[in-house]
Amino acid sequence: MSWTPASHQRHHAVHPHIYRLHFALTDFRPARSWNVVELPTEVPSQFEWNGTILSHPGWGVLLELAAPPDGRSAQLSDYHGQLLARPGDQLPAGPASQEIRLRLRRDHKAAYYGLGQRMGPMRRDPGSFCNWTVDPPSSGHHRGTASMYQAHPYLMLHRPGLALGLFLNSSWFSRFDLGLEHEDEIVICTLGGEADFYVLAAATPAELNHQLAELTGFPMQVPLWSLGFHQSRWGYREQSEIAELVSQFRRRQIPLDVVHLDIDYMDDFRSFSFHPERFPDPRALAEEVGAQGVRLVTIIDPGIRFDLHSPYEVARQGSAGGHFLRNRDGSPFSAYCWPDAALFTDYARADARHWWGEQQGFLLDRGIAGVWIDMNEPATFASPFSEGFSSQLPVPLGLPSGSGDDLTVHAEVHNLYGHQMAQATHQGLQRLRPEETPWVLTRSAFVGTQKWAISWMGDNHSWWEHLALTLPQLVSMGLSGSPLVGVDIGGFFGNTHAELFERWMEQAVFYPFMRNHSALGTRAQEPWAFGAEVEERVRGHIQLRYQLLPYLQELARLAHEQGLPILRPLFFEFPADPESALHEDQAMFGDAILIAPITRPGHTHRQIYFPPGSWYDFWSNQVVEGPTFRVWDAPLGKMPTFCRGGRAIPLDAPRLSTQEPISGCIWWIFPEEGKGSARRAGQVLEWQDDQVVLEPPGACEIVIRRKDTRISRDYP
Ligand code: MIG
Repeated sequence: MSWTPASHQRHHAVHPHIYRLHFALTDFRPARSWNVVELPTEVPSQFEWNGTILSHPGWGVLLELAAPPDGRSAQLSDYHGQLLARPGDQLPAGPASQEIRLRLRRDHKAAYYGLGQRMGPMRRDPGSFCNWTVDPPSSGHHRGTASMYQAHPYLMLHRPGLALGLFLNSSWFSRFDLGLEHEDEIVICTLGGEADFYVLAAATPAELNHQLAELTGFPMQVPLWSLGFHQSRWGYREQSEIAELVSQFRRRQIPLDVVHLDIDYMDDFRSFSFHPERFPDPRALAEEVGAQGVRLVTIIDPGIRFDLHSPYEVARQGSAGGHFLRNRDGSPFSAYCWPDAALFTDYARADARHWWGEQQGFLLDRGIAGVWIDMNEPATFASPFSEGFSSQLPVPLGLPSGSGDDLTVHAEVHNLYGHQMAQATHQGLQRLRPEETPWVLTRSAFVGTQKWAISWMGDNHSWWEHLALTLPQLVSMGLSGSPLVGVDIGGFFGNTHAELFERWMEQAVFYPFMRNHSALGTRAQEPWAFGAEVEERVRGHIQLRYQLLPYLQELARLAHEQGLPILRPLFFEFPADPESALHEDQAMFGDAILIAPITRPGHTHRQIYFPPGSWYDFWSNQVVEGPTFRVWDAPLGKMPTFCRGGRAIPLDAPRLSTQEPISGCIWWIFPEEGKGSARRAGQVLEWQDDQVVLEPPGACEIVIRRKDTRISRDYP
C-alpha cells in the first residue's frame, strides 16, 4: 500500500544497513553541492519497504508511518518563545515555505536519543525539538531553550538488540516531536517540501555510530597538542599578559599546551588583524610561548568590518571578489556584530570558501597554530555594539545565497553557516600548511561538521546546573556523530568559585576537549586563582589529563577511524543492561574508564551504579563487582573513577606540554578471566591470564593491578 504517488517517493538502500526514504510534496529537486551525505550509490540490501512499513529480516519492523506524508505552507518566526527570524520576516514562496510532515509510530519499547546539542536530559522522549542554529540569549540557556548554536536533525532509537538512526537530510528548519503532539507518534516536519530520510539499522550503538560516520563523515583527526590543556579568557588584553600567563603556568609547573586569544587581540574587531599597540608582535609572542611548549589559537568572527577605505584589505578584497552576501538588489548585505556594521562571507559558494580559506595565511604567517570560529550561527544584531546593548536581528530568510544551480535563499543554508565556515577554514589551513593537521574549533555546526572542526557548547554559566548537564550534553553530541567536544570549564558567564571550579576541573579531565574559558569582567579562573590548596589539586587533575593522553589519543583515533564517541553514555557500552540507560550522571571515557562526577555543592559522596563487570577504583584499587549500586566517597580531588576489568590503560609520566619528551610510561592491566588486548600509538599489548606480550617490547613498564592489592594515588 502506498499513500503518496510513486513519483513523489523514492526508496533504496545506500549501504547494506542504511535505507533511504525520500518523500516530496511535488517534484524532487537535484541534490545540493552542500549535501552532507557521503554515500551516493544504490546497493542491494535486505530492507523491505511496503509504502508504510520498513522492515529488515534481522530486526523486524524498523519504522512505520502512522499516516501518509502531508504538507502545508508554513512561516518561521519563533519556536517555544525563542526568536528564529526577524519580526515580520516572511519565508519566500516556493519550497522555502512548504512544510512536509511525517508521522511515525512511536516505539514504546525504545528510548530516543541523539538530536545533538540540547540542554535537557539525554533521553529525548517525550519532547519537542527544532533544528535551527541560534545564539541563545546571554541570560542563560536552560532546559526550555529550544534551539542552540548547532543543529542536528538526527534521532537515535535504542532498544535491546537494535540501535536505529534516523537522519533527516534537510538543512531547512525542521522539528521533531517525540510523543508530545501525539502520545503514540514521532512527528517530523521540515521546510523545503522534501523529507529525505536515511534510516540506519545496527545491532549496537557502536555499529550505528560507525554507520553514521560512513553516511555523514568521520570525525576529523586531531593533533596530539589539541588534546592537552587549553587556557582561555575573554579579556587578556595585551601581548605581555599572554606571555606572563604562560610563564605563570611554567613557574607553577602546571601542564599547558594552548592559549586562546579572544577578540581582545584584534584591531577594532577586524578579523585577520592584530591590535598594533596591544599585540604589536604576534610572531614574537608565538615564538616566546612556543619555546615553552605552548601554541596560540586565535578567535575569528565571520562578520568582517564594513570598512572599504582603510588599509584593512579583507573587506575590500572580499567585496571586489563578490564573496559577501548581497541583498536582492545586489547591494552589500550588512548587519551589526563586534565590528559594528559588518559584511558576511557567503560560505555556500565554493569560490567564497576558497577566498576565506586563503585568509588563514595571515594567521599562519604569525605562528598561529589553530583557529577558533565564533558567532557563526550567524549571530547578528540590530544596532552597533559601540552604542551599547543590542538585541539580535537574524539574517533575512529570503536573502540570496549560493551560486549557479545552488543559488537559494538564506533559509535553506542558515543551519549550514557555521558548518561551511568550518569547512572553508579547515580546507584553507590544509592548503596553506599541508604538513600539519588542521585544527578548527567552531561554535555553530550541523551534522557533518565533525569532518572539519571540533566544537564547544557555547556560553554556559558558572552554575552547578550547567556542570550537571554537561555530561548528558557531551554524550549526546557523541551519539549524534560529534565526539570531539567540550564545554567552558568553570563556566563562561558569571563568577565561578573554588568548589565549583574544582569539581569542574576534575570532570573536565575526561572531556575530549579541555579548555578553561570565561567571559569578560568575570572573576579570574586560572588554575591558581583560588589559593594554594585548590591550585595543588587542580595541578593534579591537569597532570592526570596528561598521563591519560596515550589512552585519549587512542580514543581520538577510534573516533576518526570508526566514528566512536570518546565520552559515552553507560548504555553505549552496556546496551543489553536496562539499568545502564538510566544513569546520565555517569559516563564511560572510552570502554575502559567509568566516571561518576560530583555536580552539587557540598556533596562529598554519591551513589554510583556499577554496570556488569569488575570495577577497580582508580585511586585505591578497591574492586566492585557489578551490576550493583554503592555509595562512594568523593572528597575534593578524588572524583570517583573506575577502571573496567578485562581492560588495560596506558599512562605516561606527567609532562608540562606534549612537546616535551615522554619520560616514562606504564601499562595498567585490570585482570579478568581470559585474554585481552589494548593499544597506544605505536604499541600493542596482549595478555592471557599472566602471559603478557608487548609489541614492540620494552618501551613501557607493565603492572597487573590484581584484585587483592591496595594502592594509594599511584601515578607512574
Ligand atoms: O558576543 O568573543 O561564545 O566564547 O569569549 C560574545 C567573545 C562573543 C562568544 C563566545 C565566547 C567568546 C565571546 N563570544
